[in-house]
Amino acid sequence: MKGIDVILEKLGIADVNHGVTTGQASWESGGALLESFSPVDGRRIGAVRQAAHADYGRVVETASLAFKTWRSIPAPKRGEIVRQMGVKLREYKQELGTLVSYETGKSLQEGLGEVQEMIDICDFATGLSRQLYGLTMHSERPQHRMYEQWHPLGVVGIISAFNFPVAVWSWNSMIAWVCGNVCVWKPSEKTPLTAIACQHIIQDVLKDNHVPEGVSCIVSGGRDVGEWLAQDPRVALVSATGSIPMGRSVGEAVARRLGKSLLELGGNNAIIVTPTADLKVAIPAIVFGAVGTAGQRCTSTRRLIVHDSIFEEVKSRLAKAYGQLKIGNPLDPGIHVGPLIDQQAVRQYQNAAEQIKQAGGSFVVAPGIPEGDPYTSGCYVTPCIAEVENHWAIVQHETFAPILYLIRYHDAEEAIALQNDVPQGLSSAIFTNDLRDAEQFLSFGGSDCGIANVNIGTSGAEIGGAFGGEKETGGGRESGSDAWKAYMRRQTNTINYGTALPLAQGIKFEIE
Ligand code: UN1
Repeated sequence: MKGIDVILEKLGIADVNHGVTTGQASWESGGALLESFSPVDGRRIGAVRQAAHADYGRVVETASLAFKTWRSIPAPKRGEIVRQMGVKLREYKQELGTLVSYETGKSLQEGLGEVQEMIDICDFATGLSRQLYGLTMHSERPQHRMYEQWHPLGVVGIISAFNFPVAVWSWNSMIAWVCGNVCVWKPSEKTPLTAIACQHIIQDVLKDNHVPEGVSCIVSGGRDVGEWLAQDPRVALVSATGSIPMGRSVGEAVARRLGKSLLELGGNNAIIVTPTADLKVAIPAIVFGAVGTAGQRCTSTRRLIVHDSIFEEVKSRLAKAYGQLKIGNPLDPGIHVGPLIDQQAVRQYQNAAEQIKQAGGSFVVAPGIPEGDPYTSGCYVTPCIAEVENHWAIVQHETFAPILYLIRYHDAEEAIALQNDVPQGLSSAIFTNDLRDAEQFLSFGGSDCGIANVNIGTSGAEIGGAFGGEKETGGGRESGSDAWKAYMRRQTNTINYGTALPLAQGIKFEIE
């Protein structure tokens, strides 16, 4: 891609980079080289040197030591440092956004949007640094005071996925930092360069504020690095974003040592379209939800549950909209759909298409692999739509690709039952102008997901809300609202300022 070299230079990403850092210092590490290829045009963008086990050990040691200093800095001062990181991110938004787009294949708009999420979470975390509130309670005993306070946990391990290679790290790290923790980040092995770029962007802030080495660490590598984090009792919290099998193995390993984990795993998100839906609003929301990021968001719209009376109309309007989609270089502003992350993802898309056919599904918009220029990286696919049954194994499974399933319903109760009848529970939406349908969907008997929207799609959540989902999505909440509590430990304190020792529950225990 033209101009990418200038951007790489500005972000300080040489051909081979240190993949292990503890903040300002980068380390010569002993692991193998991890190369990064752009799915856009197949070019080798660069490489990072991965962490060997000994490197990992030294990083966690440095981080543990840094925690002792970092936690003693007042939270609002830590917030001020995070604010400065937000300023730096504003400065590098264009470059980082472009690299995100080039390394992941998402559109430039979405790459820039991802950096905007980082900026927004910096602002949020800065404000939060003055609001880490605990409650006070009335004690049942005279001359006693009871309250709770929140303390930092220690080392927070962050495992992030390729599809949001930088925003999800910042949701975790910015909040973890203002809470007084230090962070050790294992970025996705599919997007190692954007992670190093982030460290370069915040490096001056760390240096100017004399932040100790170890507050912001990266350990590049594959599955083994994730396992080291999960098994390490020095890592108080492991926050992992990715597939359900990955989350299950991290969750099990952390639980075995009774550590804390925060899991943000796969979704199988549905939109219900009722007879009163405004299709002018619904159709673009459905299309963006299904094909945005080439269907590789955990919040991507995978299932469309449409009322029988408007089924044919929705189907033909979607087919028309899909006919207008431009697939190609995501850095070109006229393009709607970029490539999948790699050729393995293309094979998964093909397998899913095959399974849909075998199960008896019929395609409204056919799957395909575009060929020739500019598709030479072999990572591009055609977004498709299939009429299916909700209970089919392939429909119950999250395929990270732009495949939209069309499902028919007859009454409101059935629509909600279909929406909930999958193992995952991340995001959901209803398009309706009927107050009863909307409220029913949002009630306890409605959507069972962590996110439930009315007249907006399943993806594109704002950072201010708690982000995450139920069931096999893992139950974790990141980002806004009171998600910060997962990064702190709660301590309940009772203070007796009287001259007697009354016991709780009225228990008498008399002794001289
Ligand atoms: C993800 O795909 O892991 O709500 C995160 C959204 C984005 C985040 C997605 N803000 O679609």
